[in-house]
This record gives sequence, C-alpha cells and structure tokens, in this order.
Amino acid sequence: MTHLSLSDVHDVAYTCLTANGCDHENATAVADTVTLAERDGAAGHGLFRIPGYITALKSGKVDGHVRTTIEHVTPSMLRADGHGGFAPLALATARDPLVAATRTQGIAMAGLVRVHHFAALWVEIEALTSAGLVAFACTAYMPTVVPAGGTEPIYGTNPLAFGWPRGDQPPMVFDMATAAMARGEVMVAARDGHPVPEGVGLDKDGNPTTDAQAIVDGGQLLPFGGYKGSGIAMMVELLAAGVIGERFSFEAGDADNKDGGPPRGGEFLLAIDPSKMGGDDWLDHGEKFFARYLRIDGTRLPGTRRMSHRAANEANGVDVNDDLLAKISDLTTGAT
Ligand code: NDP
Ligand code: PYC
Repeated sequence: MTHLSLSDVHDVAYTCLTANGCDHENATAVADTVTLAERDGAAGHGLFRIPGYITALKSGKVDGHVRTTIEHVTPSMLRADGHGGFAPLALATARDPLVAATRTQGIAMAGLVRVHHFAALWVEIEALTSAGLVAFACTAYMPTVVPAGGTEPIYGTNPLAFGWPRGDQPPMVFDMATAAMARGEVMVAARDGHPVPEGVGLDKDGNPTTDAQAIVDGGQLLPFGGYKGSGIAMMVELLAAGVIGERFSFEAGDADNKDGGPPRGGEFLLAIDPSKMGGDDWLDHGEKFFARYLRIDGTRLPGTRRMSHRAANEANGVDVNDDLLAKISDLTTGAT
C-alpha cells in the first residue's frame, strides 16, 4: 500500500484523465468524485475506477470534452443531456437548475441522459441535501444481476440512494446497490483475495458461491432480499431508463463496446423541498425520529460509517493498492 493525501489522490486521477483526453472541466469533475470516494472509504468507486474511465476514453466511447445541456421539459422536469460524457460533470451542471426548480415547484426531477456513470450515488445526494432538500437518485448499468426465479441477468447492479438534510449535522444518506453487493466491492474483494457473504452471487455454472473471483469470472450477482430486491431493481430500470427515455441495462449492455468502461445510460434524480408541506418544524420533526431510532440498541444511521472514514481520511490521507497506482501511472505515462 502507498499512503496518499487526498490532494495527491486528486492529482493522480486528474493527471491520468487529462493525459488520456479529458479537458480540465471533465477531468476535475471525475477526479473530484473519485477523491470523495477515497475520502469516504468507498474504495470500489475511488481510484480503482480510473482504469475503467481511461479505457472508455481510449476506445472513444466517452468524450472527455463535452458540456452538459439543460432543457426545462416542464417547470418541474429537467433533462440534463451529457452528450456522451462522464456523469460527474452532468451532475454538477444539473445541480443548481434542479435546486431552483425544486424551490419554486416544491418537487422536481432531473433525467440525466447520455451519460456514463461509474460512481457512488451519495455524491449527488449530498449536493442536494446541502441545499436543504430531500433527495432520491437511481441509475441502471449493464446486465449483471439475475432477477428472482431466473438464471439470466437483466438488471444492472442498479443503485438507489435517499438523503435527508439535518441542518448543521451530516445528512442521513442511505445508498445501496439493489444487487446484494455492488460489483465494485466484489471486484475489490476478488483483487484482495477475500470471500463475499453467501447470497451475493453465482459462479459461471450458476452455483451459489462465496468466491469473489468466481463471481467476477463469468458469474452473476443476485438481487438483495430475493424477490423484494428484484422488484426494486425493476423499479430502478423503469425510473432511470423508462421515465427519462434512456437505455435499460439490457439495452446498454447490447450497445456497449465491452471495453470495461461505464456504458451509456441515464440517471433519475428527484428533489423535494420538505419546508413546503412538512411544516416550519420539519427539521426538528425529522430529528425527533432519528433520536427515537438511535435509542434502540444496536442501531446506527446509514452514512455513519462513511462519515467516520471521512473524518479519519481527511486528517490522515488514505492507503492505496500499489498495483493499482502502478497501473494508473502506466496509463498516464503511456498515454498517446
Ligand atoms: P453497502 O451495502 O455497503 O451500504 C448500503 C447502505 O447501507 C449505506 O448507506 C450504508 O451506510 C448503510 N448501512 C450499512 N450497514 C448499516 C447498518 N448496520 N445500519 C444502518 N445502515 C447501514 O453498499 P453497496 O455495496 O450496496 O453499494 C456501495 C456503493 O456502490 C454505493 O455508493 C452505490 O451508489 C455504488 N454503486 C454504484 C453503481 C453505479 O452504477 N454507479 C452500481 C452499484 C453500486 P454506510 O456507508 O455508512 O455503511
Ligand atoms: O459497483 O456495481 C458497481 C458499479 C457499476 C457501475 C459503477 N459501479
């Protein structure tokens, strides 16, 4: 492992991205997202993703020079067209128009289309909770998850995230793959030689396995919670593709060039202003709920683990896998 400050992490990511065809704005947006993941202990969506981002630039699947355009479809529905770029710049561009629409309408949504998403969702959720809004996001991917009762994947790992603002305290943010485990976490477990819990995936012959490498090598993931998670994964497909006019995971998989980088897809973002119906005391009312919840022994709020990583990593920096850093260095120096 090599110890890096968060500023070093950003430099490593930014330099590699600009060397491989991203302009300053796109490289900054992706490097910011990658650095936030390392900061919060989300290794599966930090520097680990840089080789995939670079592969997509090199194959021409992703354009590192595009700008997102915003269209007001109705006063409460925005279309943020990423024009084939990475999602972080589209998210940064959509944020202020979505906040403004939510303030006037009470509730608003943004459909991000023609973007390539390879990151954790709490980043965009926190961008909205910091404006005092309740937020929900979900995105589809490529077929990697088998639906309940089936043997063939149709869902992506299809994460969804929900955030509730808490004034001066960190927001409550719940962010989960609808697969039993994010593929990124399974890949990190495979790289580090760790098993995954039962119920996470199947090997290439369809047998249940705890061998992370066997899942990565041609196996499949399972939805969390059996048919219930399978239904929620379906909801994600219908919101993040059906509602906004983007590709379902199976369509993204069919169209993808299989270069290992993120496929083209969409993201569904919803924001709600709780002050409109929740009453003047909506914030205190929410706190009352959290206080009651936390009185139950054994509980913690979702996001607490991330916040403790954040505090430690902001102070001390992070350890990064040496092979990964060598690979990123090769991609930077070997760029043509
Ligand atoms: P986890 O299963 O690790 O965590 C899911 C949520 O549960 C987190 O908010 C976590 O908070 C919370 N949580 C965990 N344990 C407890 C507990 N004991 N009590 C209360 N809350 C708890 O996440 P996943 O592996 O499912 O997903 C990891 C990431 O991968 C997500 O950020 C997701 O957005 C991303 N992802 C992105 C995809 C994409 O296509 N872009 C696809 C799939 C996943 P805490 O973090 O504090 O532990
Ligand atoms: O971890 O499953 C995952 C994932 C897919 C796309 C980005 N992350």
